[in-house]
Amino acid sequence: QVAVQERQVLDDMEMLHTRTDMETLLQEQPETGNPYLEDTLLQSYLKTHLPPQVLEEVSRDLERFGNRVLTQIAALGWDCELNPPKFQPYNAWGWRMDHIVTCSAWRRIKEIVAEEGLVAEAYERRYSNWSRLHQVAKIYLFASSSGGFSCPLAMTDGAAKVIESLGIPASLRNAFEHLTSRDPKKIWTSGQWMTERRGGSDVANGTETVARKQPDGSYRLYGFKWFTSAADSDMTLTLARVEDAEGQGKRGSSGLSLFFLKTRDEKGKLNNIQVQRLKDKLGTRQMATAELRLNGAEAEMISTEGRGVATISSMLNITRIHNIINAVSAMRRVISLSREYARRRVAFGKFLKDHPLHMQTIARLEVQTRGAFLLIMEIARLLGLTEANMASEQEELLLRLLIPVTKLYTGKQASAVVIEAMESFGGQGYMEDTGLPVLVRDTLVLSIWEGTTNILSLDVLRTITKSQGQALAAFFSTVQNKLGLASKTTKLEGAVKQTQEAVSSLQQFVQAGGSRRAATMELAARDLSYTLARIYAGALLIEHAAGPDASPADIAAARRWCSQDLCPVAVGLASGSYKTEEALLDSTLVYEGSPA
Ligand code: UCC
Repeated sequence: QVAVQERQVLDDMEMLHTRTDMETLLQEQPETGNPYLEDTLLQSYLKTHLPPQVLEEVSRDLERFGNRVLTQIAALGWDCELNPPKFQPYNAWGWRMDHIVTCSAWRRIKEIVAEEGLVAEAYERRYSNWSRLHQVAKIYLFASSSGGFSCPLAMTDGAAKVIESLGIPASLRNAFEHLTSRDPKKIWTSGQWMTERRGGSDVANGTETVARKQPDGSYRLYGFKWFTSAADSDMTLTLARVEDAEGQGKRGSSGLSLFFLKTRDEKGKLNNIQVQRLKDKLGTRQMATAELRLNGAEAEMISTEGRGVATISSMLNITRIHNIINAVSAMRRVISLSREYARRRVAFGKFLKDHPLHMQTIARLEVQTRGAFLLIMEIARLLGLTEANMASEQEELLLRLLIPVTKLYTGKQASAVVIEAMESFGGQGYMEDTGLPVLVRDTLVLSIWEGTTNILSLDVLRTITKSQGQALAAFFSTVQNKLGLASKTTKLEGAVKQTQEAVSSLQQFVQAGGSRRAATMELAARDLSYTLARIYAGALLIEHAAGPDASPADIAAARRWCSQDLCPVAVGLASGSYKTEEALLDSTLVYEGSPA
């Protein structure tokens, strides 16, 4: 009897010990709430800018939508990650199917995009120039929980924009109504098929697809699209070269025209399109990216012949804006998780939030995210003005410049922020089922997708040159205006001064620009673009911190940005020579020891 009792006590102790061991291994799971209610910067930005009636309606909608992201969309997004699309080339009887099988969560998110008017909101214009801002704020809450659906959403928005910019021709009205529909049964998504086997950046020389005119005036497309994102789309816009009587297409950019095509007919049969395979990507695995062979796909030319690149550029600008939204959304999401974790996780006898070095690290990420957030809001504000025909010429030029500047900057920023934030979870951050590695993978694509950093830097140069410097003039006067308004705020004096100094360095560089050769300017393009991004973000942070609803955090963010992130590139730009002789040394540096 005694022995049995002793055994029982020992067993209980062992159990207790085992349980204690287990419990010390458990870590608190970071839990975030409604992303709108937790985002004080978003709320105060809207309060500062929106007229009262619009503010009331928009904030009510964002609060409701934030709750939907938290309670429904995030779980669907995770489902998409766990159930990536599959390619089914043949059916059981050997018939070619070319079926891209998507999961039910992916299809449900498509319905939600319609229900929430995530495209429609921007085109209905119920809040006039503020409609874009409303749409962008909503997508910002949605993107990092959307299981990759933000990609087809971007292209759908871009296609609607192209059609609208063409005046919604009768032949495209039906497509426009589907793209901007709020009816889940009616909504279409669009693709943007630009990349071909010879590359994605040099579209003018890389596009081999040809368009053969048919007796009824329509076209048939023949070619190979090498990287088509969200290949389950209902329609697409794509570039091709019209063949002349000799079967030749004009080379270069001026040989390219823009085409609209539906991917399937009414019965669901593919439009002479064959799916070669799905891409095996590092990230965005929730979304089917495919190689497509066009074997005479029926299409309609929608641009003037030879104006394909110029016409699709309004789509590019919209998808680049979405790229920025995704970058900011990812940064905001990972910081929310990181700060929640720091509240719960104990190490070295205290919570992570009580370790100053840990907090400094996260605060730096927060400053980056705030700068990027204000940049995307500024772009949305300017785009809203142009779409409501309320923008001045200066604002239009500024918008054209800010899109590539911000896209190239936030694409890089997002990867750095997300990777650093992953580290704030220690080894846990490296675990797949926390969802953090997915965020890292999906963010890494942003600097490549929709134009790499260097391609966009060249676009910045092109914008400045094409506008004969007017885009830069608009940049300088807007920055000066923002700084001027803040100059009376004592706490921001230092930040304003630092920004003025950075602006002076940039001006010195620009003033000498006219005497520089194109090759020199090309070498400086990346540093110039970074400088523009940093100065403009600084001006926006200062402007917001000087506003009536500014919090101590807003002021701290402006000061930190201007003392830490602003100057190095601007100063380097002023002192750097970007000599072409130096550029020869770049090759020496890179190729030393490598066989010729
Ligand atoms: O397709 C892809 C995947 C889709 C996925 C979308 C989802 C993303 C969401 C992410 C969130 C998750 S990726 C493929 C993307 N490909 C690119 O981005 C192409 C990158 N390359 C460029 O951007 C190049 O700079 C090109 C292709 C634009 C250069 O072409 P050209 O023909 O050499 O350039 P030109 O001759 O300078 O430009 C032709 C005309 C000019 O107007 P005109 O003739 O009137 O002087 C330019 O000013 O187009 C005008 N133009 C623009 N206008 C060129 N770019 C723009 C622009 N951005 N805005 C306004």
